[in-house]
Amino acid sequence: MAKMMPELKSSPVVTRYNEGEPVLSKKDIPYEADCIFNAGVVKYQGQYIMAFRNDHGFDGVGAFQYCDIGLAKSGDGVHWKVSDKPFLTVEDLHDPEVTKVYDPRLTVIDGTCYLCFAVDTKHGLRGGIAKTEDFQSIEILSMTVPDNRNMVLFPEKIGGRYVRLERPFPVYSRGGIDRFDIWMSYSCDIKYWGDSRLLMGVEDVPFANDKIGPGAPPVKTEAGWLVLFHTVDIDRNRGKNGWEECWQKRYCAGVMLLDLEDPSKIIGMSKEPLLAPETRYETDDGFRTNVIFPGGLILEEDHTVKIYYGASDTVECLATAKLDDLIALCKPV
Ligand code: BMA
Repeated sequence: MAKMMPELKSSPVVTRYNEGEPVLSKKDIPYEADCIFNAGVVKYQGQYIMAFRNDHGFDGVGAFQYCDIGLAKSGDGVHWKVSDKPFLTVEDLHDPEVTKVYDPRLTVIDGTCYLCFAVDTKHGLRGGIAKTEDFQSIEILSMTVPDNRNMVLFPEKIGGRYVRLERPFPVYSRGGIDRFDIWMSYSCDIKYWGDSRLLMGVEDVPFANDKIGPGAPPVKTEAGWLVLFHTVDIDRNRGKNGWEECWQKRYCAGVMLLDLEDPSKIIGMSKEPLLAPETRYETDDGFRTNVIFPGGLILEEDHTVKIYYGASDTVECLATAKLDDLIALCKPV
């Protein structure tokens, strides 16, 4: 039996931009698009760059025929200009196994931009890492074995190694059901990864009873690495919601702090969600309702942060907060 969840509310320290109206949605895309969500965002070469997921070609029943990654650029992180064609499609992966590419995350390391992404293949779900200097061409550096996804890279080497957070799907040890946790791995070259270890179990998050996973790539602060993650709780009493016959999950955003020198140590975590579904885009209007999926965290010079999140697998939204407030939420564990 999943543990019962209390009412979940967003933290008062976050403010939704424009009361939760999307900053990017299908009307902004100059090519075929239906659901625009779960974006990664980075500041790179003087502008904001967003890589977003585009599910399109609805089959009328419950699935989309296509899923790829598009690009948008912005001078202020709020108003976006979308490139005239998709950035990364299934065809670009040159692998007949791949059926879908989605959920991009962006990190700049030493002046190069890295893209983590998920692919569905005919034999399992995999996490990929690619690099680009110019957002024209892209080089795939590494792909995991199934099943793994939600990978995010730290923006610098720690102790001489690259570090990533990730979310494998260990089914046999967890009773054959969703019961997934946040893991981490290390690499000397971003291609080969190992020294893997558990970072946080789903049971460590009071507002999750199903699974957790990385969200936005970590941001360095004096107090530690600031990390947004996603959490899922299930309530079997939830029935029809959105376009689906039955959708019993709710996705929220959580926040934690990791030790600067040893990021496998959690030094603080908020025991309550940072963002929980509340506005109509988050609870009612989407393909899948009740979903907040954080994918980008930008620290500004004035010590405020921009939090980018997908709402209900349909649109991309923005919230802001003061850095100090987020740090204060991360109580020692
Ligand atoms: C997860 C992923 C996300 C999605 C979420 C809610 O399993 O597929 O991309 O946002 O489900 O549907």
